[in-house]
Amino acid sequence: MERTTLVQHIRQEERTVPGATGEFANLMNEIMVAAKIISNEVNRAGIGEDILGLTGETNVHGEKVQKLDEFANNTFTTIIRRSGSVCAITSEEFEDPVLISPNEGIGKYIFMMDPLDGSSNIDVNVSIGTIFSIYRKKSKGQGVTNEDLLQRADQQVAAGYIIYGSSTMFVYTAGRGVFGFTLDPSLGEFFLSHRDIKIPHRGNVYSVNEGNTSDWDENQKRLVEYLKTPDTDPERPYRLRYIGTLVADAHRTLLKGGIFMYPRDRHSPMGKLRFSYEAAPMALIFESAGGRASTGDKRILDMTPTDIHQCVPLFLGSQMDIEIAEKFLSHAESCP
Ligand code: P6P
Repeated sequence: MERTTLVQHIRQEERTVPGATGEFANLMNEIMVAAKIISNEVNRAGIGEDILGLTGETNVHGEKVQKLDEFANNTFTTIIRRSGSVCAITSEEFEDPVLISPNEGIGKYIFMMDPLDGSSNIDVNVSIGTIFSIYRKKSKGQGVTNEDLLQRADQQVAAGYIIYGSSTMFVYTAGRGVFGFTLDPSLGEFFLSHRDIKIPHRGNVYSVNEGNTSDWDENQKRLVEYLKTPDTDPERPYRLRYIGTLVADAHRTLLKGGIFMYPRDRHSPMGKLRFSYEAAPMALIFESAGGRASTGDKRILDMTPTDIHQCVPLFLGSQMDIEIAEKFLSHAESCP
């Protein structure tokens, strides 16, 4: 059986892009190397040197930093900054962007990442992941400005995630379809396992932290009540699945359909998830797979952030499920 590696796939894709210089392919390869290193560490966590537990630090969001968070952030930063393909890196774990100096070799891409998403699940052996987003530098001259760091989400060149789960998968889109690659740990290679992923038009799974119900607004409460109420509609009641790692909940939703929600609430009026390295990359992936990504009333890909760590409410999923959600959330009188 012919097997395509991630490297071969990226090279094949590159040949379809007129004027490609190889800089993007080089960056993707470096992301893949970092992913393999982290996968190896995650899969050995708990054995030997103490990589589990907290560093004792808190990040820019006041969240406790896990040792694996720090390891993932340092691994990606070290490898990507010397790739020669980027001019800046933003990370959930860094308050400010890392600007690449000329002697390190400056490239034309901006790399944004949540290096290890799902920290609360690290020590209990539940799937975690890395999310990344790639933009092209827009501003003239060598310096990096907000014109480069705060771009409209539909300007992304590519986006992807790595899920460190029962297997390690690398899922990405460069805007021409969504492709999934599964790591064969015995060979250290990612092989194409999910060609041109398309999300079902409608699903029957909803994914939200119902522990926050008392903090939601009335429309959000009514939406969730609607999804879980039995009806002649064969899809209802929807089933609830919630892992608490965005990458894992999003991956299941992408493959099976349905809706993932992290709505605004009384404690997080702008939502909890970050625009640049969580919502925007997931939005590019979901729309490239035929799904939708919204704040509940705005299309994520139409939005331009005002800060590299800006939070937004996030609804990801099948076309029809997002339409149902937006009807409830738009204060529409006549809900479906
Ligand atoms: P909650 C993980 O900490 C994370 O940032 C996302 O991966 C996940 O979707 C969300 O937070 C879970 O948040 O409040 O349900 O624990």
